[in-house]
Parts: sequence; C-alpha cells; structure tokens
Amino acid sequence: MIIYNIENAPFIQEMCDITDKLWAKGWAERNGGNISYLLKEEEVAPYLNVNDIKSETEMPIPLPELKNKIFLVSGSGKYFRNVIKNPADNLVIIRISSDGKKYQKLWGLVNGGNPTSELASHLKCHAVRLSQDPEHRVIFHTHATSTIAMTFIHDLDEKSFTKTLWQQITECAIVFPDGVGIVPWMPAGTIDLGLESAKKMEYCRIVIWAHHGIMGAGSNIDDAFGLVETVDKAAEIYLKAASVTTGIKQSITTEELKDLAKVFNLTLRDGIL
Ligand code: 2HA
Ligand code: ZN
Repeated sequence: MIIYNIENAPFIQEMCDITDKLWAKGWAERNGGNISYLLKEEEVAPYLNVNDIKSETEMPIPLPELKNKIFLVSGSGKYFRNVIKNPADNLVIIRISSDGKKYQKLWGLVNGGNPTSELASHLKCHAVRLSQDPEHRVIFHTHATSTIAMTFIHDLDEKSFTKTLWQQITECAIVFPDGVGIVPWMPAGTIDLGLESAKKMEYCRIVIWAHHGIMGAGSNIDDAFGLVETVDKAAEIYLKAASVTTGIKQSITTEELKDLAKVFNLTLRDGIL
C-alpha cells in the first residue's frame, strides 16, 4: 500500500490553516488554545500505519465510549503560530486504546512533549457530543478576546448571557439556538473543568470559561470555528455598544427574537426568552 506524506493530508492542512487563523485573530497568544479533531481510520490509513504505536499513556479518566478512536490534537505548551511551520513538532495523532484507559501516540511531537493540557476536557466533551450528534468531530478552545471581556461585565447566568448575545446580531439565534453554557472561573487544565464543560455540552455546543476563553464543538473545523466566531462577534458588539456614554437606545426585542424563531423554524433553548 502506498503511504503518502502525512504533511499533505487534508486534516493536517486544515489544522495548519485554523491554528494560523486563530493566531492572526489574536486569540492564541503564546501557547493559548488547543484543538482536537476526530479522524476516521480510513482517512488516516493512506498516511500512517495505525498499528504502529510509539507510546502509551494512562488517561486521567477512562473513556470507553471513545475506544479505538483517533484524534489529531495540538501539543501542550506549543504555539499555534508555529503549527503551520512545523506540524510534526506541534501536533500529535493519538488513538484511544481498546479498553478506553490509555491513549496511544501514533505520530507527531517529534521533539517530545504531550498532547494539550486540556486533553481531559477535550475527550470528555467529544464523548458527550458524539452521544448527541454522530456527525460531531471537532472541539476547540481559544482565548477569544471579546468573549473573555464580556465575562467581566455581564452577569454569568448562562440564560441571560445567551439572550444578550442573541440580541446583538440577528444571525446569532440562528447560528446557536441552543445558546451558550458558562463555567465559572476554574484553574485551567483540570479534570473538573473538563467535567463541568462536558455537562454543558449535553445541551449546547459553546461553553464559555469565565475570564479564560471559549470551547466550541462542531462537525468540522469550519462549523466549530464559525460558531465561536459568531459568539465573539456578538460579544464585541455588546462591548462596543455598552461602552458608549450615550447608553443603549434600542436592541432586538424578545418579541422580535420570537418572530425570528418562527421565520427560521428555530427551536430556541427553553427558558431564555
Ligand atoms: O493551551 O489555553 O487552557 C493553553 C490553554 C490552556
Ligand atoms: Zn486556555
């Protein structure tokens, strides 16, 4: 069987592209942010012998739901800015063992290192999203500037936060009718943060980590990025409007959001309007 150069694989190219764009947006300072992308074995097979395991590591929480699944993941402490220059140094492909207790390194991190410090959050969120949506494939976390800023000046009740976001741009309720989840401030990289985020991912695809960043889920990179981009744009408009001294004179009303839901046949999350 022909083995092609993995650096030309569409999934590596997509990862280079998104990490570069996130850095260009100013959302990935230093080593900020992390991504994990569920790959199909048939996608990987032309580029990699998936039975050639380089190392095995015990996972902090066993996830039998993810057994044998393969993920392309950003490396811990690696800079998004550098992924495009050297994917093999900054990314890693792992497979979850058949008992769901370990991850096996198949490729990448050629100069050493580990998968993202937020691996527990990512994997737990993948498991939850897959149970909701068989098409689910991408989880990403980024330090989206306006979203973080909004967590300092808006109350952190996720229903009122969602309503405020929906009121900023007409498209918001169409793009994220499930609203957002909010996890109060917690130390980064902990299992608790992962478990709390995953609980929110049972009913929505966006989880905001107060004073830290955002996690988005999607069926592909465009889908997850589009979601996060829309939330952050709404947060940016909110901050701009809220900062002018004349005050906010009008916004999209509750009734107008209900009309929008009718026109677009949206099922908006209960309890928000
Ligand atoms: O990868 O963003 O949350 C660094 C982080 C941790
Ligand atoms: Zn972070």
